[in-house]
Amino acid sequence: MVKSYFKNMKNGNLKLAIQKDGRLTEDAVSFLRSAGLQFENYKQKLFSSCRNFPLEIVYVRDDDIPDYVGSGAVDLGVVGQNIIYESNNCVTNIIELNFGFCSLSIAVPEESNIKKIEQLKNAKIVTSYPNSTKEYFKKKNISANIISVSGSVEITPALGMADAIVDLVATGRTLALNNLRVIEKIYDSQAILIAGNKTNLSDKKQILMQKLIKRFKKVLSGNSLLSVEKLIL
Ligand code: PRT
Ligand code: ZN
Repeated sequence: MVKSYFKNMKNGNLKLAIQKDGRLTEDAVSFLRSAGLQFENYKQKLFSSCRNFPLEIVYVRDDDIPDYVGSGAVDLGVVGQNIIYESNNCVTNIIELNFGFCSLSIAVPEESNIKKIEQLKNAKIVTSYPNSTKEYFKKKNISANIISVSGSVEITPALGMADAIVDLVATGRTLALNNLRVIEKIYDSQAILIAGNKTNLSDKKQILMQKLIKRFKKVLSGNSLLSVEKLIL
């Protein structure tokens, strides 16, 4: 089923991966459309072929995007910087896309007497971002017991599993709901466009990629009067 679906994808076309169904999906689709790209998008789709540019948009889980781009399975990807910082893939950050803003932060229970990270020596810290967390505490020279979970990090202090958590924060509502407060920010994040190793690309694809990136930069610089005709090769 999947194979026959992907058979329709044209080999010479550029491939760009975006999140299939999540926080970045709507903004990524709007961004591509605002750059003049015309394509269908609905939940069941695995990929869409653009009508007016040799580009296939591939829908995948956000965590897989650095792998797909790094291995050359796709040429470009839209993903949160947080995913790139956490993974060890060799990808190039091309442009910041101005959506998907959040920050990876350290939070403790409201009633905790912990006010600064130095007090987290030998503490239990639960996170879905173990690499970023370990790196941060190593840099600060604080030894802590970092425990990795795949989700619902905010509940772990109430369960007695954690003295502190490290998680993404956007509005701060989830932390407030769980009676937690931020004591330190590890980094800020937003959605970015990433690419793989250019030397693996054909000349044709390199030209297409430059054209597309130029277009994206125009959108980001506020030029909303992009004509669709100009996009057609
Ligand atoms: O299924 P798939 O693996 O593709 O998706 P996912 O569930 O892993 O990711 P998803 O859709 O939740 O997030 C995709 C990307 O959106 C992240 O990798 C970030 O780059 C970005 N992003 C922006 C966020 C948030 N804001 C965010 N608030 N990702 C997650 N959150 C979560 C956070 O983990 C916490 O649970 O939202 C909660 C906090 O939000 P506030 O607003 O209450 O502070
Ligand atoms: Zn994910």
